[in-house]
Amino acid sequence: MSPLNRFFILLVLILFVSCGSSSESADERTTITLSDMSFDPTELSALPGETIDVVNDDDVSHTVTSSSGPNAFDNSGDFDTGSISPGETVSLEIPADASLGDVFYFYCDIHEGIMDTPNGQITVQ
Ligand SMILES: [Cu+2]
Repeated sequence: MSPLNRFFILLVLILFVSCGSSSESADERTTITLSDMSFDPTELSALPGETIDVVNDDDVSHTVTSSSGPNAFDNSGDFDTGSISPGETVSLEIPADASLGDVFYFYCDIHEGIMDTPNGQITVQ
């Protein structure tokens, strides 16, 4: 196979993969699920102003509260769901004036630091 043919096959593969990943979540809201004292996922991305659903599938109440750093539990004020009861779904909103590359850390204000996943992070992109 000539180097040029290899190049075109590689190009087609790259286009195929990038198309697949960009369309998969177009009509589905970003969701954080709470279960077994964990956030799932712990790392996600969002757009400025995006609404994220938070589902509590655990048997205790939790919050998703913003913090100032990866190991901080200090309610930085960017978002706070308040207490979410077992089985309840609420939403939080990424600040509309967030810039690309901003990172919002979050934690549970009821179980500060003792969740199986103590902090999560949302990257604006
Ligand atoms: Cu909690």
